Amino acid sequence: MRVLVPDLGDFNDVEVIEVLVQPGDTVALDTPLLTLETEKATMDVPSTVAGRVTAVLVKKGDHVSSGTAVIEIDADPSALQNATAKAAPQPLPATPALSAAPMPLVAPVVQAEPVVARPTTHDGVLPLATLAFDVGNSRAHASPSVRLLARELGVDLSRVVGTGLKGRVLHTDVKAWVKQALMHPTPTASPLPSVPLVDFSKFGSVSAVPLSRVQKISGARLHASWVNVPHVTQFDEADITAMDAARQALKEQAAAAGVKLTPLAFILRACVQVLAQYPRFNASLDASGENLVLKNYLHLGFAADTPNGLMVPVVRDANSKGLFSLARDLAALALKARDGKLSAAEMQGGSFTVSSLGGIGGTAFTPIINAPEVAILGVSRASLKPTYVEGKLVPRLLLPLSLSYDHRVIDGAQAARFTTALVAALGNVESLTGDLS
Ligand code: CAO
Repeated sequence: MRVLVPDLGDFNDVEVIEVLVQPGDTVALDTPLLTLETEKATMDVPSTVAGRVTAVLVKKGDHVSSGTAVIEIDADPSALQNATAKAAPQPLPATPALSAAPMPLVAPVVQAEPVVARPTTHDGVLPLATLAFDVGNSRAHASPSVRLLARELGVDLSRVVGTGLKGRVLHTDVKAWVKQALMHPTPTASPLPSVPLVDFSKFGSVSAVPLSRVQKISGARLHASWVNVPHVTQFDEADITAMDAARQALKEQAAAAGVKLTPLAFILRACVQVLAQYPRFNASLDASGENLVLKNYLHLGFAADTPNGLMVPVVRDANSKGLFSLARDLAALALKARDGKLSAAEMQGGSFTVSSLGGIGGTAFTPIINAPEVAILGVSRASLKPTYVEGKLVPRLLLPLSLSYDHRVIDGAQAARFTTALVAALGNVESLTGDLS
């Protein structure tokens, strides 16, 4: 059956300011369906029957008069009980309709704060969070005047506990909530734009796998670096043909010393040399953000992929170690990382980090700086490429390098000088193999 706008007296063409139900909703007799607003008052159009909403014939902004058909309801008296239960205020559920809506580019996070301005994006689009606010208010069990008050104060009614009959939100509830909110402003409100909440199960079967403890810890640190540090990544390629030949030649000697010699040990050695020339890359900003703390030690962290997630053990005093020593430290620390046996001390004090995906594959990536360090070197898989050397096209083994740096501390020109020096160091085999201890 159709629900009609009741007698509005002298009023005609009254604006619909809220539609409180949608198809599929179960309503009881007298459940508010729409809110209308004249110059003088707002009023609800109540349901004249219990049942399930099958069609909504008007939308927000439409104008209606006495007798206009607004909602179609499939009458079902047994729906009464459910609907009554549903009318009690509940926390705002994830709203599938909203998740599917186009996400404005800038959607301020307002989930935690009770009193909010109702911002629009630069192009006037209502942000997602504002839409959520409207839905929260629509679903609340409250009279039109309470809704009006909530709208004026910027209160999301779905977050207010109603003390009226059947949980109805009263004027006093809204005021008490605002008072409480002003006295205890939430510390968690974030200025970051939010990501839409999506109910993935709407699209197919899903299952949840908890993140490991390591992933939670490293995730928070990576996120902190990502949002606090302006990253730029400088790419380059090093010709490591000679270096790799030296590595192959040294493999037996290394094995006899109980060491597996991978390119990473050579790369750490090259980093040590270049960091000594460019101390700005072996530094951190102080708490004021106005001074650079240069470190007179070279403790090199390296990213290790473990079954529990990413860990960054630290090779201490890498500048005082020979090639085999570095390789031994790398292998021992990587093993401990995989076995979950690294001590806290073995993960602290790093001044520069190397993240090598060379053993796996890929041509380049943009590593996230291990803040408060100011730079990280990403290393990808070396491959043979046709290269011009002294006018001749010859196959050379090229190693892709990706240096991410904190642009507050390091200029692009310095970064390019750093990678150029690193390329040179990786080409200088005598220097890399000068100390085999
Ligand atoms: N190019 C070509 N081959 C490479 C290479 C490169 N850049 N780097 C390593 N290799 C080869 C090695 O020589 C070895 O081959 P051989 O057994 O034939 O000698 C093979 O790849 C495997 O090396 P490895 O990965 O076991 O050893 P490693 O010293 O290179 O790396 C470690 C050690 C711990 C860094 C690595 O195992 C690891 O965990 N890497 C992942 C790091 C990661 O997850 N980084 C991303 C973090 S997010 O920024």
